[in-house]
Amino acid sequence: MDLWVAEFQTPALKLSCKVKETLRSETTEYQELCVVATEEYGNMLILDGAIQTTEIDEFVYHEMITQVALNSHPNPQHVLIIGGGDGGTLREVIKHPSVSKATLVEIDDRVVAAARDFFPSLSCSFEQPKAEVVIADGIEYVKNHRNHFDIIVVDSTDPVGPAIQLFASSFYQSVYDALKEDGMLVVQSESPFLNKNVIDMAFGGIKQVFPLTKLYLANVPTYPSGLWSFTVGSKVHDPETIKNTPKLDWKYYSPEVHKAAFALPNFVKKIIEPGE
Ligand code: AG3
Repeated sequence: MDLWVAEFQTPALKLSCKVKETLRSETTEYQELCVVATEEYGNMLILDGAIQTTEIDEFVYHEMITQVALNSHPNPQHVLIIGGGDGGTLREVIKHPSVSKATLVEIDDRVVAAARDFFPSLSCSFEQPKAEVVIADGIEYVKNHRNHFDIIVVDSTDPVGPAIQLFASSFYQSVYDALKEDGMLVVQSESPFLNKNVIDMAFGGIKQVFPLTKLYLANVPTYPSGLWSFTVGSKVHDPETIKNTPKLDWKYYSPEVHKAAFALPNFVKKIIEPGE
């Protein structure tokens, strides 16, 4: 019998993948967690019905949510990751030679457990000397730090349920305060085709708090529409200007891709500059 898993990207659109085996299906304290082995994309992590990551295309998202800020900050040393319990973002942050410490704050320890069990290429980061994994509420964690981090990466789920607070201007203000005087924030800000309202919320909220706000794009095949956006809020450094390029074995990111990611199609420009 053929088994398929589907994400309803909208009520009228779904992405279906043929499943070899269901590896885990549980209700955690926070969400429905599912890991399936798929034919095309390898192991896939799904939270509350939304595909979070797959073994085959994870590199695009994880490199792009980290390397743009890491390489446009002149000397990023201490990085905080909110969410991202699968470990992929952490793996990319600690690869960077100037980073001396990366702290991952994930609310749901079952996501970390699923990563350990089924995503060894992501969770390998948990045991690295530069890495610290904290199971806690990221919103509270950020509120308890002042002038502390060079970069904060918000690797959140979609803004539904508790994660909606990670898209609020009050949260961006706490992040601003937790960053050092030349710090940078990066968030995943969803699809310009299907989630314009989320871009409005993230880009608009960050712009209220940070002097410099920019959006960039990457192609993630398993996310809604395949075209994904990230938003950077920066106190000083322009995220488009590359300040350091360590020689790392990236699969998607490169200095050329860094530059190109900020070249926005007109329909995307219109979302973030509605009056112009
Ligand atoms: N976090 C963002 C995933 C959002 C995908 N949305 C969806 N499929 N509807 C990914 C976590 C990876 N570390």
